[in-house]
Amino acid sequence: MPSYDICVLGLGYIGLPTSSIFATRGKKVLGVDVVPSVVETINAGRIHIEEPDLDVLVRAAVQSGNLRAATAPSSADTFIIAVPTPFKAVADNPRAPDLAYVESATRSVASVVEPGNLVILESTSPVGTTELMREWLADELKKIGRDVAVDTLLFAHCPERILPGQMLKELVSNDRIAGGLTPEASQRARDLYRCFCTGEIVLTDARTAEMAKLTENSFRDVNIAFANELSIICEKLNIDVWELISLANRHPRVKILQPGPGVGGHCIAVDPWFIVAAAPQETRLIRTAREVNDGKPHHVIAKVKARADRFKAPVIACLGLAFKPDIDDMRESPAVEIVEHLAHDKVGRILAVEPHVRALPKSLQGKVELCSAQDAVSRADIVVLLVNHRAFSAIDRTLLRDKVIIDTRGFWR
Ligand code: SAJ
Repeated sequence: MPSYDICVLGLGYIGLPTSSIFATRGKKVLGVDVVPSVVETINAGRIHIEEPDLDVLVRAAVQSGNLRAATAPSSADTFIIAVPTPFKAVADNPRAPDLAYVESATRSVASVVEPGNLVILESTSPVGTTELMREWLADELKKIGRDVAVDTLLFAHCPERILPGQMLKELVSNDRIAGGLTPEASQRARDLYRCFCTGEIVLTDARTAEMAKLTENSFRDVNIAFANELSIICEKLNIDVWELISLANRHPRVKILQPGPGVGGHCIAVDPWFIVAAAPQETRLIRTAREVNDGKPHHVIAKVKARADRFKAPVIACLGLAFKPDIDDMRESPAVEIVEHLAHDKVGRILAVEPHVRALPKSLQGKVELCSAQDAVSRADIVVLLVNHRAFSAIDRTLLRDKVIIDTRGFWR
């Protein structure tokens, strides 16, 4: 008999909430992470990442005795892989998908897997990864001399689609896709998620499930690129892009997203490249959208520099460093990229404001000053709004009079 119902590999932004919600619904869960400090933190009922209410959920899961963390997997009915899938540079592609973590997590279950077990990939992955997992596991089983035939195991891709900042709500209520290598695998996956998912769980094959996840994020990227391109056109034509979009969106079939300083985070700015890598000739639009969005921070930098040129010793307040509003996550943040460039190019004295963190990211330490919004705005000649954090609504608007304002989010319209 397996010791656990579920063994989750990777206790990050996806694996930790998923493990915890299963545990609070009565499943015996082992959470596995290769970082010992993460394992210790979770076993103490605490968390190592920021997400509203996640601390309460993890504490409840650990206190119930149903969630335990460890650095190595144990036997379980189901294995869920939720590890990162970053880029790696290869000869002809600087942004090829790096499946090293998925491969090593898959191989790590070979010593404990038993016939009839279900292996689920939740990580966002290129098309074909679930099939590769089966090959890696077959290879590892052979290598370590275990007499478990890979045909007796079930494999499925069940991509996670939760939005950082409202993960716990979306984890329960979002529809899910269960894409098995076989119909039986899809059904087993559906039955498992049913214990907490109130959304519809739709069955498909693994390749379609993999592509669906990449498609969702690419759809959003292409639409944000459209908004970002409009913002640059409108600047040239002296039109308020936010007014323009709100007018166009009154059409019943038009829903343009919002322009900003660029697209950040570890999903939307990454996943479209997985489609480009798989079909380089066919992805003209998806690739161009990525380039438009990646170009937007440079447009903002050029604009700040042009305004700063009019001052002898400009003081520049940069409001927001996170990759989107009301979170502390600064990974792949266009705001950080912009501030780094302004500091590197010595455009002026840079005052950075990020109400959700207590310390600057390493790349900015010693180069810019972390200030409160009030302090930064009072001292600045130029105010650059990079993130539309709710907290910035409290800024006294009279302080903005006589300042040069560069509002990349239409916050003060
Ligand atoms: N952004 C804009 N304009 C917009 C919307 C977003 O510039 O109109 C920017 C944000 O400022 C941010 C970036 O895009 O820099 C991404 O933010 P987001 O809130 O759109 O998405 P993420 O990256 O936090 O989460 C996405 C979600 N995918 C979709 O909405 C299709 C989420 O549901 C996925 O689970 C997640 O990626 C993921 O893990 O893949």
